[in-house]
Amino acid sequence: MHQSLATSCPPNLRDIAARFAIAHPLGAIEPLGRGLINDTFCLDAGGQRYVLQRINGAVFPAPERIMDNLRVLGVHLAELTGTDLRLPSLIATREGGDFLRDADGAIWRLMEFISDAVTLTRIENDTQACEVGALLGRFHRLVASLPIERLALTLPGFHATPKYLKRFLSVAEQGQGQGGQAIRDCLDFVIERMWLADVLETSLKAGEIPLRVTHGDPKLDNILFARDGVHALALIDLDTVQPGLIQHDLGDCLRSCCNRDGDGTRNSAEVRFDTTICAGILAGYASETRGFLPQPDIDLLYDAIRLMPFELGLRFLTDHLEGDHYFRIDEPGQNLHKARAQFALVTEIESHEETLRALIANCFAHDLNSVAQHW
Ligand code: GN1
Ligand code: MG
Repeated sequence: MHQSLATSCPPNLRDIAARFAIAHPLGAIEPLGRGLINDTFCLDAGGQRYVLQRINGAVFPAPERIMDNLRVLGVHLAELTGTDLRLPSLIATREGGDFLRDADGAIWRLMEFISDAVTLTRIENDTQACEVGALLGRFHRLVASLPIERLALTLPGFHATPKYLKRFLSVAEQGQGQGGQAIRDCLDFVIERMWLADVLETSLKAGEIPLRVTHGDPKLDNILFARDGVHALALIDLDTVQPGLIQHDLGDCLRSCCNRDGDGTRNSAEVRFDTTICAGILAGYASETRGFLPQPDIDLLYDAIRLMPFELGLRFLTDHLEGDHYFRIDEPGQNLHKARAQFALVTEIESHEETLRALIANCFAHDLNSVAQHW
C-alpha cells in the first residue's frame, strides 16, 4: 500500500493504540495513505500490521453512525453467500467496543490491514480497468438487497452538487475581484455550467431515479488489488457508505481512474480523460450489473461522468477560498490546482461526449423487460 505524507501525529497515539485488544506489544506507528480527511496510521504489532484511524469529527457530524453502518454492512454481506468482496474487519477495544473516544471526544478505530494487497497509482491496462468496474458493480449488486433505511446518513448532503454550487457562488461573491485570474477563469467556467449541478437532484426529486446504497468515494486509492496488480480485491474507506445515487459512485470512480495524472497534477493543460480506461471500467461494471440498471439511470450516466469532477472542483475551489479548512493540503494553493485539474477534466470529458455516449449505450444496451426488481 502506498504510504506518504503529512498526517500530523497526535502526541497520544501509542496510548490510543494500547486501548485496542492486540495481543502483541506495539511496534512502529507510521502515517499511512493519501486520505485528505481522516488521520490514518499503520501500526505494527508483532509483525502484524493494522490501520489505526481517527475519524475527522469536523467533517462527519456523528462518527458513530459510520461504525453503525459498517456493522449493518458487515452483517448484510455475511448473510449473502459467495459475496467475493472483502471488507477490512474491525479490531475490538479492550472493553469490547468497535471504536473508542479520546479525551477530546474524537473517535478512533483499528482495522485489519489487508496485507496481501496493493493500491495502484494509475491504471495501466484494460484488465485492471475491467476489474475496477466489476468490483464496483459487484458492490452495488450485493448491497442492492440492503434497504437504504437500514443505513444512517454519515455525511448529509455529501454529493448534493447544487448545495456546493451555492456555497461556491456565495464565497466567490464575498471575495469579488480577489484571487487573480485563475479564480476568475474558474468562476467563468462554473457559471457556464451552472445548470449541470442540478441534473441528478432534479431526476431524483422527480422520482425518475432512486436512492440506493452507495460507497460515496470509490476512487482508485480506495480499491485494493491483489499483489499481482491484476485482480481488484476490496473496496476500502467505507465512511461514506450511505444512501446515494449509483451515478455518484460511477462518476467518482471514472473521474479518478481515467485521469492519468491523478488529482494532484499542477498542469491542468495536460489533464486527459482516458476513454479506453473508461470503456474497460464501464464494461466491467455492466458485466456485474447487467439487467439491474433501469434506463433512466443509464440515461444520466454521461452527465454524471462530468458532474462528479465538476462537483469536486467546486469543493476544492471553495475550500481554497475559505482557507483550506476541509481538505488537507501540503502547500498553499494546492486546492486551487486541484480544482483547476478537475475542471480541466470536465472539459476533456465534454470533448469526448460522442464517444462516451456510444460507450454507455454499448455497455448497457439490454432488453428493458429484463430490468429486475432487485434494486
Ligand atoms: C476526500 O479523505 P479522502 O481522500 O478519502 C473526500 C472525497 C474526495 C477526495 C478527493 C469525506 O476523500 O469526497 O473525492 O477527498 N472525502 C470526503 O481526493 O469529503
Ligand atoms: Mg474517503
